[in-house]
Amino acid sequence: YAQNAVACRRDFAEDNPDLVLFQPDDDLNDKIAIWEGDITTLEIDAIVNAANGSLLGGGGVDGAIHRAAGKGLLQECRLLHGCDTGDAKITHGHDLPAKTVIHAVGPIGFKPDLLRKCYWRCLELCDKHELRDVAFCCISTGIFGFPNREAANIALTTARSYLMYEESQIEKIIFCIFLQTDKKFYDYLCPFYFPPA
Ligand code: AR6
Repeated sequence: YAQNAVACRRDFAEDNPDLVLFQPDDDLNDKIAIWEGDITTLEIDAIVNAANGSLLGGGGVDGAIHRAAGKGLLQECRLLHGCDTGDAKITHGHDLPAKTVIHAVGPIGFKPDLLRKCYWRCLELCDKHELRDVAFCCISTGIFGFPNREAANIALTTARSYLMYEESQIEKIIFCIFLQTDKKFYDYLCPFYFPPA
């Protein structure tokens, strides 16, 4: 994302003159990526699904992940007996190129604490299962209607806090972007939370 980052950071600072800017930190920045495309194609340790409380599939990215993973995923999900909002559970990737799927249940509507908790739980699961790279879709911003810009803000700030303050082995957090609206918000906000040197 570094390409436009310096200009974006300057714009951000001009738009938000009262904010204290974070200091550049290359080690932290190396762990963050923004990638546009279909999350089901990623060959990594974990992809994060935007599921619902039943964990039995649905539309949006959930539908795409279940289609690509095959019936084995649904069978494994049945054994999990659902999941609370703001929490997440992990399964194997089955026919996906990803090793595991973390099924996160985001809030319906604007409930920032629950979305924050969702991202945090996913990152905790990565460390618990020694998963080094993880891709997030934009949880709750589709069918569940969470505002895109604030969701991007929460995703980035939670990732930053987690990497800064937890003893984490995670090497890469990829924000998988599917829509141009989200690309715009991530490009704008990322240089604030992860400022380039
Ligand atoms: N790869 C990456 N991102 C995707 C893909 C894909 N293949 N397909 C869609 N997205 P949504 P939610 C993006 O609606 O709002 C389901 O029925 C999409 O553009 O999938 O959390 C579940 O079962 C958006 O940015 O999830 C739940 O009932 C993001 O993924 C409910 O929808 C999330 O949009 C969850 O709603």
